[in-house]
Amino acid sequence: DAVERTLILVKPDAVRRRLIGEILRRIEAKGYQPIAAELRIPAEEELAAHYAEHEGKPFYQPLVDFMLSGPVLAVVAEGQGVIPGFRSLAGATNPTDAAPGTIRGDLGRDWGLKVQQNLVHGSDSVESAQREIAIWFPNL
Ligand code: YYY
Ligand code: MG
Repeated sequence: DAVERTLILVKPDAVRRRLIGEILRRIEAKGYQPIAAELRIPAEEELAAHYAEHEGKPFYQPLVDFMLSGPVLAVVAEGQGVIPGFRSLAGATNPTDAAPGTIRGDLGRDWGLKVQQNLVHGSDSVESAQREIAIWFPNL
């Protein structure tokens, strides 16, 4: 696999639940190298750019409001095949469906939580990764 970079977001639910360390541990244990990281409440414009593909969908505004509800840890990680590799570490979008062994499968909760509270984001293609890294880390 080619060495590539992906954009990971540790979402506000994971930050509130003190899961930053656990999630970074899984990323590093797999052999991926974090090369940039920033913990802060995002700007609404960053989220609009980041989630542009979902604009107009019913879950869009609740998703943006949730992402503004507290600090997010944005991470760029590098490694062979890290784009699909982190997606497989994360598991299925809905934690209810996510397999055991994945971040969402092991740490996700499904008692009354929404799909948006699924702990992490990971870029889904080389093009998305380049686009998203430029949004969160314009100086990288
Ligand atoms: O890439 P991934 O995060 O697995 O899912 P997307 O289909 O890109 O959706 C982005 C984000 O939107 C997802 O992580 C949760 C939220 N979401 C939602 O709240 N409700 C849905 N029906 C679908 C997605
Ligand atoms: Mg996505």
